[in-house]
Amino acid sequence: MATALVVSTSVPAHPEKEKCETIIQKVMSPETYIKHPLQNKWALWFFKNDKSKTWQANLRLISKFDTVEDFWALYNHIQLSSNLMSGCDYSLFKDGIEPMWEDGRNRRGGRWLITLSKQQRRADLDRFWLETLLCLVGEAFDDHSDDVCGAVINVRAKGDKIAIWTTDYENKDAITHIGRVYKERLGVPPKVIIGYQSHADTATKSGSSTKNKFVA
Ligand code: MGP
Repeated sequence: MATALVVSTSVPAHPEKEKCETIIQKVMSPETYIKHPLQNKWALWFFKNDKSKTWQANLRLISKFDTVEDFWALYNHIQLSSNLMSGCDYSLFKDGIEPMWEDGRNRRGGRWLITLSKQQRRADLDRFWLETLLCLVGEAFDDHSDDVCGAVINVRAKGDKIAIWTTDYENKDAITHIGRVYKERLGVPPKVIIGYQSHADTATKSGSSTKNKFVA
């Protein structure tokens, strides 16, 4: 004979029942297990100056990411720029664009260049670079974010540099908007002028400076 399973409804709820249910709801909620997607997939590159190799051979892909969580995991895992040896670079570029003048998306492009004094390495370098990364992954340039290819930080004894690279040095509207927003985000005082130069001019420069196509 089958034994009936008797479920009593009169048993009082376990005092922890509600707490348990809340925890289960939280654990099961997509918010807790779905990472927050970024609009673009990004690739972080590292350059180490080994004079026995060509410039391109010194460039290495570190990792790619396309979520907020993976961005922070990578950022927290790597050295701060101020701890790198002179001659090293980090580059963050949209997936599919190589961080070099020769890439099809950079060939007719240029960069907003921030040049830092030696003293600024301590005060500004790491926070300027983090702000630059956040401008990129957060698509801070509104309708003109499509023009952004990536950003580069050059750690150099003579003075560090940070730049945002855009795809077309003739896209005046995009370039001026990006320059204005970028300067604001970094908190660069209005009286300090930053310049935009084409890669073609940078690659063929003869002296120590390249002429500005735009200023902000
Ligand atoms: P750099 O690393 O951008 O600046 O360029 P750095 O070291 O401050 O030197 P400076 O010339 O700006 O004072 C240094 C050199 O690296 C360039 O002169 C090129 O020989 C080489 N180089 C830099 N970039 C960004 C590229 C690139 O995109 N393609 C190639 N082929 N060489 C590059």
